[in-house]
Amino acid sequence: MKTFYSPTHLEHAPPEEFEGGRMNPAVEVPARALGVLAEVERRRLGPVLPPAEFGAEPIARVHDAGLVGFLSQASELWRKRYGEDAPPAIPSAWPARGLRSRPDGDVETRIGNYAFDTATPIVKGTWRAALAAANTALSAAEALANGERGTFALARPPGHHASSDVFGGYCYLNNIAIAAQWLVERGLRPAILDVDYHHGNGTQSIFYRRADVFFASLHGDPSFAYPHFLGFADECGEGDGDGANLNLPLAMYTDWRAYASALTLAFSRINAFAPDVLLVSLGLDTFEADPISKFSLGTKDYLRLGEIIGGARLPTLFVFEGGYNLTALPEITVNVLEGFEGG
Ligand code: Q9C
Ligand code: ZN
Repeated sequence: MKTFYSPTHLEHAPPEEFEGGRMNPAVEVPARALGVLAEVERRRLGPVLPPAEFGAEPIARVHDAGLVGFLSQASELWRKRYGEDAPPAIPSAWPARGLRSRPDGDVETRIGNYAFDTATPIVKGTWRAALAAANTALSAAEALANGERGTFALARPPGHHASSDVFGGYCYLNNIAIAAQWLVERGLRPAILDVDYHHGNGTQSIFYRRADVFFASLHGDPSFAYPHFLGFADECGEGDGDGANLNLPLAMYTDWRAYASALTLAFSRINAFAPDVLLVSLGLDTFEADPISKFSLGTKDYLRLGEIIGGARLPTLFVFEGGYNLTALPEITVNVLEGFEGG
């Protein structure tokens, strides 16, 4: 399997995130992708290729111009306001109910307008890294469109929490949505399967009113898990998109048995949609020893997960999302990809 990878992600390395009422060491760190890259090479998964440049257009097809404009300038504006040695940009006020959305204004206004949490700091290299991640997903999508059976976009920062006009959850641009939209415009019919522990609220929102992209997600029930405000079972899509969204929120400590039965259900709906490509938001934070999550999948379960995905017999693009146990992450990630190839 071809892996697409750009070292530009190294420029996005915020040291901390604000969570639980304090600054904590960041968990979405460059070592995540470096570890997986080393394992891809060690197990000879296939060639590692640099992404091509796709320009601004494929991003503009998914994201609001105000969000893109803000993200591209945010770090510079923040440093003008708070000094060259300012800490990473994190919002401190948001337009919650009763307040007005304001896409224009000073940097505090705009960061609050476009962010939905405090866990997604912006540093000097964030925008370049986010662009490289989107290009990585697009390059892997292009290889798929050119006839590969499976491709892997080893991209960070991740993407599935970013909607058209809101960033958060360590995500700035929605890499998988950008790839899906690009494939739609080439006449393909994508289904997205999101196996990250956290609900892919951004991806869901982007396609919620559309019938041409199916979205299915298995995740920790938002009654206890981030992102708290989306991902419930009664969200089925709206308008043209009614019936093209499937949420399978799962209980704390979900193990392989319960996970596999939800996966079977997801594939019965995906197959009924009759996609011609499958895009997988590959989060590995379902692992039993993930530091921020509460599922109970073991190392070998990821081989089975890959086999089941491969059993769908669809050209498949894997886009790297979450997964924060730095020790296990390389092995479990490549287990999915090898399982797919054997399955
Ligand atoms: N106490 C992804 O996996 N903070 N994003 C959670 C839990 C944010 C996860 C706090 C988690 C974002 C791509
Ligand atoms: Zn996650």
